[in-house]
Amino acid sequence: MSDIKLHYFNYYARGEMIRMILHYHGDQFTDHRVTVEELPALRTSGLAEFGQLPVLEIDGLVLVQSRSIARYLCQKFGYYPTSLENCYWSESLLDFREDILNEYLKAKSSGNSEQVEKLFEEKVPDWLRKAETRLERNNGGNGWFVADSISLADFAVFQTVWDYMLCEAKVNRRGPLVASCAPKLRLWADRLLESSASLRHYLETRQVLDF
Ligand SMILES: N[C@@H](CCC(=O)N[C@@H](CS)C(=O)NCC(=O)O)C(=O)O
Repeated sequence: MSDIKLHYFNYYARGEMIRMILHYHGDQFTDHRVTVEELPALRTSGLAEFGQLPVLEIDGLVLVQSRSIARYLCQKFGYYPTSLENCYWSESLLDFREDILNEYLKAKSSGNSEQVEKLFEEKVPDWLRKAETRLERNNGGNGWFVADSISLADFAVFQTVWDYMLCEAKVNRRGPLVASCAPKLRLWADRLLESSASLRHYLETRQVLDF
């Protein structure tokens, strides 16, 4: 078993998709929750190559940039499409998710809750409808986002929809939005959870975070 260590703040944000992929695969790893005080030392040690987190130590390598790390893990674990076309379907969804994540993180870090509400009123519904249309493109929306098995695209959308709309702490408030704009996405999220006991265990026992 590889010796895997993830360094990220105690947020979901850009670290949780990586945690989810590792838990889905059932890997043991050190989940180092970095404090703001620890960050300078991580930088001077050279571990945080570009000065930011997440950083993943794996296979004797030190990886940075959340999407590149997620891509590396998915390729390593067989959660990455093989055809050029399917790589496109997966990658474009990862980028689509990045757009809404950036807006969400910006709104949250502004400390102005009205900005978050505005995002959920004005942009998230359309984002959900478009994600649903993408899901329906493949197998009528009754399988995965790309081809016949779970891939990077599924993890990217799942982290966003689960952490910010469907997890226990959010579902009363945001669940109805998902149900009305993207009913198949709701079923797909359940399907994803059903397919990994280790991810379910992690999600049921993790600390509830808002960010
Ligand atoms: N493009 C980078 C962005 C990384 C990033 O913005 N990291 C933030 C936390 S989400 C960070 O390290 N902030 C601390 C700082 O910049 O001082 C990625 O996706 O990994």
